Amino acid sequence: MTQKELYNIAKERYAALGIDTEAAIEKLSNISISMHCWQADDVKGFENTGALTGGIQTTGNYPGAATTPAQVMQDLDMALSLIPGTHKINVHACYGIYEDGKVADRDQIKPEHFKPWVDYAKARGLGLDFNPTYFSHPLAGDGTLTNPNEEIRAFWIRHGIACIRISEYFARETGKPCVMNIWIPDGFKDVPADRLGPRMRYMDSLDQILGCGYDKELVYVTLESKVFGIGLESYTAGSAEFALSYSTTRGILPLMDNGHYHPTEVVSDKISALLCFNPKIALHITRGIRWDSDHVVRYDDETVEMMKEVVRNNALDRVVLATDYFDASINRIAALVIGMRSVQKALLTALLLPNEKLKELQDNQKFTELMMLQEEFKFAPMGDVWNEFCARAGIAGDATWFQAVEAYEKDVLSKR
Ligand code: RNT
Ligand code: ZN
Repeated sequence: MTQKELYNIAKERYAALGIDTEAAIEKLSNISISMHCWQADDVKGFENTGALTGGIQTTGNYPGAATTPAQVMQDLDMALSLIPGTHKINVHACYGIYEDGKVADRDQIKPEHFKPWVDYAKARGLGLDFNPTYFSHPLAGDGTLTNPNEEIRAFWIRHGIACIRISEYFARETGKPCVMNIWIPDGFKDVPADRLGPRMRYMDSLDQILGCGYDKELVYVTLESKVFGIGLESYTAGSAEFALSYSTTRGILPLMDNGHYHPTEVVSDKISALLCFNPKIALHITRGIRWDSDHVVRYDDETVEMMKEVVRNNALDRVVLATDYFDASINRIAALVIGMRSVQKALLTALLLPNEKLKELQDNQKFTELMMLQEEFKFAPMGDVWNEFCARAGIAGDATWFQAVEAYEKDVLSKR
């Protein structure tokens, strides 16, 4: 049977259950996910500042990592060619592009240093998102926006403002709003003597950054919380309570990274809570194993559950989706493709559920039938719908996409 015939059967089977596969494919085609550039080079960036700091880590040394802007862009292109849909590229401030090694310090970065990214995005019709980089820098060791040293704190405030300007530039040039996410690693390895002071300074620093004046239609500022980092186990200034309270009181978007909570807490349960109070929220989709390990996103229960929350609450235009993980132990292009396609598969799963019917069962306390149906739908023929979705984008829905990655590894990566 051809793929098309299989799809037509699936379409009929779903129709019998009241589910419109055409509508699901159409919706999925329009969901844009912000793909992080930093999986391509293990979060190194182009400033040559040395080791990755800030309590995050990449492990592994699979050959072929990108080391130059051209290589990162080439690898992103390769990944995008295997991911259906039109997406955004998420750029970090440490990925500025400098001529003759003349790196601008973080408080001096300008739109011109990111022009090649704009050219890249425009040529491909992609949107761009941005992130200040508050790590991997000599002045980041003892705190950035919480630093008790006013000169250092001012340096990082200037960095934040410089990043807002670059985000505005991205939005204007691409014609798509730019999401600018603030995350700082600031915290302490051991029991602090003052927990309030750093948080008050963080609040003031953020107020100063947001106070620079910017177009809220162009730049969506998001604030990401975290529970701990490596070497920062006892205290993180930007905790969940801090980030949520700050975002809701200042009208910016809270960002939840699902690696940033205690292991039995789930972001799938937090999405609806935040949707009650925020017009828009943002997600960093990752996979933490035992800690915030940033493993490649897979099609697992929690990823599906998170996407169900976005879809069934009609929140596709209220939840900004971005990937955030970094695995240096496997082919990095495959890592990007697997993670992005897993998010899309989770979205498709959610789009192919009888969500209204399931809600009705819950409201009518028919919990046995609800459980039965939730389980039955796990084996529904969504694979045939996925293959059709990919075929319409001219991309392989099955494992054959991997052949292109293998060829690229042989022809390009192995020669680096
Ligand atoms: C770190 C945060 C943050 C980073 C990126 C590189 O724990 O998740 O989002 O991963 O800024
Ligand atoms: Zn994150």
